[in-house]
Amino acid sequence: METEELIFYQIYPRSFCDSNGDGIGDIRGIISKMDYLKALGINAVWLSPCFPSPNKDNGYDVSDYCAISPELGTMQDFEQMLAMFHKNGIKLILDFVANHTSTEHEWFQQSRSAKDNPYRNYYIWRKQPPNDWKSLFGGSAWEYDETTGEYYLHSFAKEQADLNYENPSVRKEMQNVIDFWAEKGVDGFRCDVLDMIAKDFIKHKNGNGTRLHEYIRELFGRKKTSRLFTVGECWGSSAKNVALFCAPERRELTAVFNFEHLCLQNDRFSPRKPKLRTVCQRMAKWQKLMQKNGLLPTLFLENHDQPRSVSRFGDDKKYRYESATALGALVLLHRGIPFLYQGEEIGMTNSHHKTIEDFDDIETRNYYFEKKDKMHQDVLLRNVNAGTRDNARRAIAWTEENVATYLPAYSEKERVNVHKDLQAEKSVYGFYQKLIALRRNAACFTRGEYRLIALKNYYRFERRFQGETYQIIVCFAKPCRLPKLKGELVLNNYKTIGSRLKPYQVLVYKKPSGE
Ligand code: TEU
Ligand code: CA
Repeated sequence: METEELIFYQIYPRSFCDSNGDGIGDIRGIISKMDYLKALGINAVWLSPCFPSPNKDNGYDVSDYCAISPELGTMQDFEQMLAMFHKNGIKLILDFVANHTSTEHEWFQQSRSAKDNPYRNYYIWRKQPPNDWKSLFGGSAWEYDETTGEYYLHSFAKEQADLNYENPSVRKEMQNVIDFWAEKGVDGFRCDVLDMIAKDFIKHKNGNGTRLHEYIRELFGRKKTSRLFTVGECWGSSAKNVALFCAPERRELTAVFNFEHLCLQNDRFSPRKPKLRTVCQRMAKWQKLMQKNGLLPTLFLENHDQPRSVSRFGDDKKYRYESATALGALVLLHRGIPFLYQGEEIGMTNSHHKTIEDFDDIETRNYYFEKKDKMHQDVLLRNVNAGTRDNARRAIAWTEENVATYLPAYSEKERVNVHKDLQAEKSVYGFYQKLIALRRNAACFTRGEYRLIALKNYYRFERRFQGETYQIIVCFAKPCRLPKLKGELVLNNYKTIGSRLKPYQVLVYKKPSGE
């Protein structure tokens, strides 16, 4: 399968499907939903961390890179799941949490025990904090450890100690992790905050350091890794340096996640609702830039760190179906590699909760307790509900039953659940199936070039390949004049076409050949 034919679905295992009633999603739960995934039409899965973890950051604090978290299942369960994905023509990539380990990892336990321990330089220790770097979860990025009276660096929680990639032993250990899973048949990796593995203390940079590309090539530029699909989470990637990560001759990555189209407010908890037009403008910009460089962009509006896109960019009340399907068209009909996130295919919305006790995410709780004496409680909870990563982590409601998990259930599960959506005349899942079928059956969408036509009251673009052309129109929140359209109507998320485009209406036309 060519890279441009891949259509990813991200699974956050703790919230996807719980098979044994302990309230935690698990691997056997994923196995039980194989037909659901196959019927949707996706052909690749990104599995968020499934390794042993104290779950301070829900698996992104790994305490053993080459094992399966007991709460999620056994290595046999994992191997059965992998075999079933492959039997169903679905590739599986794992989450490679490269930048840091849990402080409960054996390497860190050894490292902290003594200054002359062989593992000491697996991490970054200093007598005093050498700079004022902050943790992305609040507070200083330097934590004092009294065992040896020194400070260690943690870019995220203090329970997530940054690895020291200047140490060749660390790079060798991480190569071994990649090889362990590749030898099991895994098809690749999503690389967590990959651009942070290279620090630069001279240039005061906690990421994108001078040796970054050297480290990435050491990890993924080897003969035995050449078959792997690799996508780096690179927050700092710009159009210029994406080519430095993804140009084939550089033997680094297949693709990167760039977030410019989602970074639309100064911080994740500001309740300002970005405009869908702005998202489309940013996506159009990246389509042109990446096409010019001959590179494939990643296409996504959600993941396990993002609020639900239908609440953020659409209308999750009056036009939930229409806006969810419009957003699906943006992810699935552009040029690039689509990444859907669990629940996006049924138009899951943000969840609404009245107390901080209903939230688990460390970044959210740190924000709440830092602000709670400085802001009105109602305003603070409104911000928390809008921006929390827990919006993506409430258990998928397969039916209306209260699916208790490590998090209080999704507040809208009576209104939005899989069972109800699959029965609905206006089924989001049903429209995603059509979008995916169109993408898989018409070479325009995998091989075709992108051309922007209009981006004012609606977004209109074309995909063209070998004389075949499809036009895609996405209306924003306000109805507007219907542009003159020619050719065969292929998709419409409304029953009819009136004299004006309706809110969030999606129209796909196949233009007469040769036009
Ligand atoms: O996320 C990196 C990351 O920067 C996000 O957490 C982001 O900074 C934050 O949510 C913005 O408000 C990756 C993983 O996707 C995330 O789940 C982990 O918490 C983080 O790294 C640490 O591993
Ligand atoms: Ca379970």
